[in-house]
Amino acid sequence: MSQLKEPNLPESDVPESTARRRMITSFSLFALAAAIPVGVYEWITNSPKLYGARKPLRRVLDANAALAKTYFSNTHLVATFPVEEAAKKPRQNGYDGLKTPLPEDWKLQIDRPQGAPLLITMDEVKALPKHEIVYEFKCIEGWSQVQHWGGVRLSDFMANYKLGTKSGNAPNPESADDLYSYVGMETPDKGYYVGIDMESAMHPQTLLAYEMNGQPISAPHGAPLRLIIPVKYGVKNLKRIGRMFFSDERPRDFWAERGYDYYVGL
Ligand SMILES: Nc1nc2c(c(=O)[nH]1)N[C@H]1C(S)=C(S)[C@@H](COP(=O)(O)O)O[C@H]1N2
Ligand SMILES: [Mo]
Repeated sequence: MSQLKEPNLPESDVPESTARRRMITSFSLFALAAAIPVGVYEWITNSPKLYGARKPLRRVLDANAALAKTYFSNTHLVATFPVEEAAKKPRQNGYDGLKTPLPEDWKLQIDRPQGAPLLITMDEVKALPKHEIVYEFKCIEGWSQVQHWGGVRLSDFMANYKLGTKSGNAPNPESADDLYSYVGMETPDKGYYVGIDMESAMHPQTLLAYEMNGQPISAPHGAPLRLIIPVKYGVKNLKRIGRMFFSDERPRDFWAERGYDYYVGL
């Protein structure tokens, strides 16, 4: 069982309702955007009658257009900080999936719809361009801290290994239909697991992180490789990734199964 206190907190201590409302709004728009084919969207926006007659619909479509444009773009970035502001001794929290020793022969396992799983070493991960981010990590329990992480962009990783698409090609902004809707991740012992919507996975600040404060990530912070996903609360930032997979069905999610909102966006 988990040691985390999250589910026992009184409602009032959980700063979640605002985030949840915001998340529901933005996700509903995203779901709508995904559900309305581009042709239909263009037909409606180019139709003067409809455009004039249906203000609420038009507002939704304008939001869809904005979302479609930002799906692969570098806008909507989380605020970043000077590196000096990063915590020298970052807080630790949550050890599910970390209670057994890290397998000595650890490799990142990637399941693919076609072919055998890929097994990727840390050296191969590190061969991709390194990015660093200093941002405010937020735990849903009510604490936050400016932290400094380094690793590779999940989107670069997916492009390099041609992951996340039904065709087996690299993700392409011109064919968003080809992308699976979710990325699933779990620890090697399957003790902790998360599901991430593809939009957040492809966000330019989302990292497969292997460094904290310029040093290899320590065991309690998720060595050798963890997810750093600044657009989400801490719960989604899975430590010690063992396996990754892509799916149109929502992957299991540890805290969603314990009553938290699945998307916990910020
Ligand atoms: N494997 C694993 N990853 C996890 C957790 C966990 O229990 N196990 N807890 C999550 C939660 S709730 C938070 S706030 C962050 C904390 O990361 P940190 O220990 O590096 O501060 O890890 C997240 N990732
Ligand atoms: Mo957390």
